[in-house]
Amino acid sequence: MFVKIKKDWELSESEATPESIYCQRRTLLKVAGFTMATGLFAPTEILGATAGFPSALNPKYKPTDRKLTKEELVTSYNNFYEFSFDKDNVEERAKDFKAEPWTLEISGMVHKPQTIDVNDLVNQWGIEQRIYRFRCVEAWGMVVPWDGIPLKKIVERAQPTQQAKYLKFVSFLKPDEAPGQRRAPHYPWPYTEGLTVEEATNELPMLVTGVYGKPLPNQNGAPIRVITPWKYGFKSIKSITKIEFTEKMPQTLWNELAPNEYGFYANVNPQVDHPRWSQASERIVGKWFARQKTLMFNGYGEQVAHLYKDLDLKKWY
Ligand SMILES: Nc1nc2c(c(=O)[nH]1)N[C@H]1C(S)=C(S)[C@@H](COP(=O)(O)O)O[C@H]1N2
Ligand SMILES: [Mo]
Repeated sequence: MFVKIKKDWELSESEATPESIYCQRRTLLKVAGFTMATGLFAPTEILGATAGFPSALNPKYKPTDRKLTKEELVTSYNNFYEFSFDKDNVEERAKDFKAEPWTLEISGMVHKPQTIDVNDLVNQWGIEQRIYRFRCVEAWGMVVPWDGIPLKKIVERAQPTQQAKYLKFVSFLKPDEAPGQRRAPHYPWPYTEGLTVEEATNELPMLVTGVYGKPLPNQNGAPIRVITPWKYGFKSIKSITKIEFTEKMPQTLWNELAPNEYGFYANVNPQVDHPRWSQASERIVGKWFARQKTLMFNGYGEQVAHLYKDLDLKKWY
């Protein structure tokens, strides 16, 4: 089977994935088995834990305004360009990816640089479940139960130096296992992302090792990824191998490819449109053509708005 080639690999994320087309295609493919999004939040006991993967819902993080997205959709509708530029075949293309063993290197401007085995991380730190809204820059939204560790804890353990201002997250470079890296050789792989130290030590960001109470499947970023729920989804970098503390704002993959479209901060903001479409509303993944209003900071203003009081949010897309 040959990968369907897009007209132009230079296309930015969103051009490569026209929402309406994916929506329709998925709808056609799934028509037989398709059911509406779950009507209720599943209780912790159901989302619960598989053996060796205990995780209790932290009740503080559970949106009451939106419904949980079905597991089947969360694990089959994915953006993961290392594997595919289509959303609905990432699962298939990523199935042979070797996510174990896996270590996470913490380096740069820290007093305690370290290399952590991801299994040790889960066993030693214990994980909790949080249900977060998830908003892609392409104007679709989900609600997802993630399992993981607050990023804050890891930052505190590494002890950033006085000069450290940013965290640079680095994903993997394995073109042998990742067809997307072979097919788009001019992309600045590995995928990179960044946060300020202040953002990373906020209560919200998570180092995620699971979804729906199970270890992360490859397509969702096995074995460990970042989740920043008040930012557009591309900030939530998958399959990370390294966190480097830096003084300078790190270059990120999407920012390098299309700086006018994908800013460093990328906070969800209904008032600032993407250069090519409105961000005022979003499609609800799993509901036929249903839309909802975009929330400022994706509904997490209470936790993060203070971080940006000195920033012109209109300028910093
Ligand atoms: N390494 C890596 N991380 C990534 C991406 C990617 O292509 N590669 N895509 C991002 C985008 S655009 C989105 S919307 C989310 C999708 O996460 P999900 O598939 O778990 O919903 O992952 C983000 N993290
Ligand atoms: Mo995205």
